[in-house]
Amino acid sequence: MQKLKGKIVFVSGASNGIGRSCAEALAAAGAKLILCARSFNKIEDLSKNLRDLYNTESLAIKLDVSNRGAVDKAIDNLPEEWKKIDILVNNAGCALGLEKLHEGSPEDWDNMIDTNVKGLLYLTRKIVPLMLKYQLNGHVVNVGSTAGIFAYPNGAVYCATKSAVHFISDGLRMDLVDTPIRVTNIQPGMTETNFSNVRFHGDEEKAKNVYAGITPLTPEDIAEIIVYAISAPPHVQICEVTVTPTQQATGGIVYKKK
Ligand code: 8X3
Repeated sequence: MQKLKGKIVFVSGASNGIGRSCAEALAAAGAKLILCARSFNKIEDLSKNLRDLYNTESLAIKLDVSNRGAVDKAIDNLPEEWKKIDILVNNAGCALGLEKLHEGSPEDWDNMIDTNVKGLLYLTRKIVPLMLKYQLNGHVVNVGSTAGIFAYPNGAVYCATKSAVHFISDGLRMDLVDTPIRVTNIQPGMTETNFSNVRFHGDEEKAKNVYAGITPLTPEDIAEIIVYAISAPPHVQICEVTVTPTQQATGGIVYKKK
């Protein structure tokens, strides 16, 4: 059944991982997609594939969400009929580096804060007013992390950005309580995507090691939960979902089989 037929969904960070799986699951559910990412070729290909596979409409936009001027321009320049965005999936985000705070890279911190926190704010600031203007039963889905609940060693700044996502989600939900707009914070634990490759700046050996001895979540697992939250009846607001692999209790407590 096409649960989201005709709904317009904006997905940030759609070229890889959870964003990409989300785009696929949403297209399968009948949604019309606006996909954004920094890499235009990847989302252009994805967009085309989804159009062919699911016969749905899909727009690809090259966008770095941490660039406020670019975010404003991208949304202002959307064709009028695409401005009626029912659902915003704030997925774009990254972890960079895994080291003690006092030995970390300030450049990595800037990137994480700019993308994970400011990028999410910029998109939300632009898109929620459109949901209100068009009187939509809007929905903002933020992709947070278990790292936003429990900090772990060597991850202070990443954890802090996801903690910000947690509280921004809570605050936004309060600010929108007198509207039909719902706010959901999805907090996945260890999910095998290119997350660790990015974190270790392309060191594949290190990245692989993160998931050795466990069965991690897949991006499809998370996409399924997001589609579920979006498809719930309008009076049902799924505020928060925390999901970990069965072998992960919290950020740092992981049972690895030898
Ligand atoms: C991803 C969860 O535990 O790999 O945000 O940091 S974890």
